[in-house]
Amino acid sequence: MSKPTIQQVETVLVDLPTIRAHQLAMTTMNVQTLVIVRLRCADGIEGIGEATTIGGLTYGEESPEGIKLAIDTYLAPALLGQDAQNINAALGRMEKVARGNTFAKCALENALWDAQAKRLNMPLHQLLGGAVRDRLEVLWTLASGDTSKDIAEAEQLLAERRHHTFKLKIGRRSVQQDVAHVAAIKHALGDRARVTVDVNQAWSESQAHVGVAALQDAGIDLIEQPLPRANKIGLRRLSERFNVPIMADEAVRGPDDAAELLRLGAARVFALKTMKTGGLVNLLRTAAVADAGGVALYAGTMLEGSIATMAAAHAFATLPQLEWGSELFGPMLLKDDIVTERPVYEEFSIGLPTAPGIGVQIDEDKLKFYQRKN
Ligand code: MUC
Ligand code: MG
Repeated sequence: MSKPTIQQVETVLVDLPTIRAHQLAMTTMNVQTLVIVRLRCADGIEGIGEATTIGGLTYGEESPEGIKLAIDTYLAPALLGQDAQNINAALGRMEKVARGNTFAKCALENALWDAQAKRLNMPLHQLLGGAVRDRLEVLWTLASGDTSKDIAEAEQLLAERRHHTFKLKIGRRSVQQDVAHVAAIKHALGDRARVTVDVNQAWSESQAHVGVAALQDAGIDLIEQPLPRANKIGLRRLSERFNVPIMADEAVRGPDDAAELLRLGAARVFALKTMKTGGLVNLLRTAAVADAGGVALYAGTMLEGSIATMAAAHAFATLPQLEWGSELFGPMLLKDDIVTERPVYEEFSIGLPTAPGIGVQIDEDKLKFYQRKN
């Protein structure tokens, strides 16, 4: 039988409004842009993929517009005519024509996995070796910028049994103001919820020593990326001094960062994200490095839409350990969607799709409606 070659790659930018303003240390989001990839193969199978960034270029080094350009101009031409079934070979070709650009590569890799799993008529997690959990715990990020609004939001989500862990985005205001905000929320929720914080690199090391001490006293469970990503030694100093675990996010992109953080003993938890690792294969490799060094894992998000969220969920479901659960709530931050059936969040978790491939379908009318026109 002839090989199903990759015939066409189409990329579309989609702008979806968020349900409320989402405030992070570096930006406030009112809209999320998805880069949707449709990869068509000679056997008639279409794989779909997606990439997102956070606040344009404010989080990482790729923007939605840049991702589209990288795919259209460099990555897709390297894949056209290639065997759609050989994903490792496709990854090798992408590495050859483009350094970095992990978000763009991730969108294409998602589409290749989706196509291959559809071709084999199995859900993606099965193709990845099998899921060891059929649901993933999902936390919610409180980031309205207002303490009482955040408490009300958390209370409602607890009552709905949608989330019992809340991550607070801080690093925008002074350390004292941030700590007061976090402590008030933890005090209001008490033992009914776990509270974690994400500083998104905003603190200097001296600010971090003051801030982490106060957050630990307030009963916070996990501190994410308090320092700039380059200050890995600083993360080690915090990890050595405090009991509350320090989690690396921006500091751990792929297996090489993970190995360096391990050598340094810099963080007790790694946040893995498919956009940072450049796809599922490298995500699983990074997880293996963490496992070898006894570092706990957390399934992070780049606030992805339904396609990339579910693609990541399939991979995270196969990991031997995922001690800190997930924040795969991206679709819930969006007012509307471009898939026919949105992921279902209940009992504090998200279930894995059972349909072939990633298990989500594009709603063509919605896609047309939200597609960027110029
Ligand atoms: C990040 O830095 O982890 C995850 C949740 C959220 O609200 O923002 C992201 C980014
Ligand atoms: Mg983070």
